[in-house]
Amino acid sequence: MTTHLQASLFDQTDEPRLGPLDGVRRTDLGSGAWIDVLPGWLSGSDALFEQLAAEVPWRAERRQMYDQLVAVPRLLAFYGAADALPHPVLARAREALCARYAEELGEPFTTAGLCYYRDGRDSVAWHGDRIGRGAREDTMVAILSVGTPRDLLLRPVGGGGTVRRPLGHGDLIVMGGSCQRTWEHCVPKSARAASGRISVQFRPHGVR
Ligand SMILES: O=C(O)CCC(=O)C(=O)O
Repeated sequence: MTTHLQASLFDQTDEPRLGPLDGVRRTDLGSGAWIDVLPGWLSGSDALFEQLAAEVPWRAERRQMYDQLVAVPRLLAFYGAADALPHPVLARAREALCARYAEELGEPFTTAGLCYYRDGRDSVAWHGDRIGRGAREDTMVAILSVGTPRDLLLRPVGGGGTVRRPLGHGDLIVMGGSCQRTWEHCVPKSARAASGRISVQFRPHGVR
């Protein structure tokens, strides 16, 4: 697959490398939900973006909308707990997240879902990750983003102010507590994003 990326001037190393997680900053969203954010956790993220875009076996999905099957506007890949991740730095990221959140989460991050937003026309609508246990239990979803930053928006279920976090170029966000039940998130379409972003979502077993 051919890619083209607005490279970051601050991220020119070829070897993807994780920094420490000490700089993570928590924002309490209320109703038991919070987000942790660490900009630029991964350096060399542009090289990782290029590699993932080219080498991951991306899947295009379709979904029923009224009487039509429409293309889901992003590409997807899923790695279960037993699957080798598509780059060793992602295994190291998962290990580091498991260690950091072990006590608070009480279980490891196991799966990795990858989403490829090819340009600003790709998006995901408002939702919470509630297919599995996130519908009933507090949990965490940790997202590492590479490529051109896109806004992740969060809003309380039932209405309220929107929180906006631009994420790309190695940024980390962790949505925790009741976030998947009491808040929703989305990545809206963007007229500005001419190139791609890949998000890697680490989740515990049974959270989708
Ligand atoms: O791209 C992102 O960072 C969000 C992905 C997401 O919300 C999802 O796939 O459930």
